[in-house]
Amino acid sequence: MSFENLLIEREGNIAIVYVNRPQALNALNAATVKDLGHAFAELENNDEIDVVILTGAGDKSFVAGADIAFMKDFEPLEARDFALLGQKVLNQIENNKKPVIAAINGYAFGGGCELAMACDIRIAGEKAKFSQPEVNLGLLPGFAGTQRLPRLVGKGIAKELIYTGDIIDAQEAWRIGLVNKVVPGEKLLETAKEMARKIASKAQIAVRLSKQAINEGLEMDSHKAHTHEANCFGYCFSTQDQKEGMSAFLEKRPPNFTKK
Ligand code: CO8
Repeated sequence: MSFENLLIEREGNIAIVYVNRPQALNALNAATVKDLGHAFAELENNDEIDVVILTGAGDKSFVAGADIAFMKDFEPLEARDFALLGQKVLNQIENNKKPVIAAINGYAFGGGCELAMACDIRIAGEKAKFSQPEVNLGLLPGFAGTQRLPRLVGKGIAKELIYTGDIIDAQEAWRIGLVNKVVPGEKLLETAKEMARKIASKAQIAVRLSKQAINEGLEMDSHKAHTHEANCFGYCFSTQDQKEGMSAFLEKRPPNFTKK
């Protein structure tokens, strides 16, 4: 798998995707957004990959937003198309079968913050900075930031961040629930890999059904969501991993999961 604007490494059953446009602090033009879409589709279909880590190349920036030079002279319909493309690819990441961990190594601004929010779990290096600065450019978030930010941090704080364009540091992002944890920059990737390895050691069908139950359930009314969860729970009992996991517990030995 090789892409113009991404680097992809593999360590066992973990893939690490680097957005790689250092000349623009990894800002997203359409080609990069499309590369992300193709990469995540391939990773989703690769049975040897269980967890994906998404990060930015270099130590300065995760993704400094959508590419301002690329967007500057858009006609309204081109802008709408770019927003729709970004939304489609971020939805594809959010709903990818495999868990996705964002390792945020620097600026996560605008479309970069929106990209991080589409991931399942966010880990920030202590120097990471977050902002939805679109109001400084005469814009609003267009990769579904107006929807994901309030769902993560609540409506009031999301409105404050989006209306002011304020930049917050990693500790503040953790305090408001935008990131799961903050770690020293030099430990960021290793922490993300440790978490990925831990997730990859579990029963993968159960992990993927958990993701589905959470993501799909949150879009339903609670009664339907509970039924959906029960259906996913029932589905687990059609897997060998359920039989293995429960037998291993009762036999006091570690389970040997096979993704079946
Ligand atoms: N787009 C294009 N180029 C960028 C971007 C960007 N978002 N961010 C940085 N760059 C470029 C700079 O222009 C500069 O290029 P050059 O060396 O050729 O002059 C290079 O990266 C390095 O940047 P700086 O010199 O500015 O680096 P600093 O360390 O001084 O500052 C900052 C870093 C604070 C991150 C600063 O670069 C900055 O403020 N960048 C812009 C951040 C921003 O406003 N992001 C939001 C963009 S809008 C958006 O994301 C909307 C998403 C929804 C789109 C919907 C579709 C229509």
